[in-house]
Amino acid sequence: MPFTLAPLPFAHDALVPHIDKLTMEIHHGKHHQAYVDNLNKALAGTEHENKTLEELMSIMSTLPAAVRNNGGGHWNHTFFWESLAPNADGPSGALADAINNELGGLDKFKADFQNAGMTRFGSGWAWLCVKADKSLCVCSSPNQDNPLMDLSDCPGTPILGVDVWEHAYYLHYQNRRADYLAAFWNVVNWDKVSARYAEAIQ
Ligand code: MN3
Repeated sequence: MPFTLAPLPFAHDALVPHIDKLTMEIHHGKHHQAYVDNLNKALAGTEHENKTLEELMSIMSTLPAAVRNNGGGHWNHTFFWESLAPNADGPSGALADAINNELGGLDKFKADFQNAGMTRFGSGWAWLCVKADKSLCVCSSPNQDNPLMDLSDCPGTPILGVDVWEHAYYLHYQNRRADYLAAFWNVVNWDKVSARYAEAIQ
């Protein structure tokens, strides 16, 4: 079955002033749509065209670059939209405890996550992941790679991610990636992140 682009789970202007409406319209409607379209083109007529995104991630080292870039792009952006919501509060419950116990507390985690995004040269993503041993880690990946890919050098189950491609912030923040990453904390869907954490540690 060809992949399709799901609607954004909120209005394009729901994250203003932290992420502007035009950026959301272009990011979702043009960039994400292009990853979906190009993934479908890359898979059409191949033995992989009926695989799920997760199945593709698990064998990515054997697949063409077009599947890596566009399959990663589709998975990452779907995950990103679901990670966002207006009026962020903060982590709670087991996730809050794990951030305190394993990552040095919320402020230290935020600083490390922002640093992962800042030090990713060029385009890519920063991640909060649950590793195979169920511990938390912060890392980044280049381009549209992600920690689910079998070729990842930070393997794990992502529970939060941020897009640091310039297309994610340039209209509003220009070159100020640090300001974008600082503002990101205002629009994190912590309920979703906590639910992903609960599932990942089962
Ligand atoms: Mn993007």
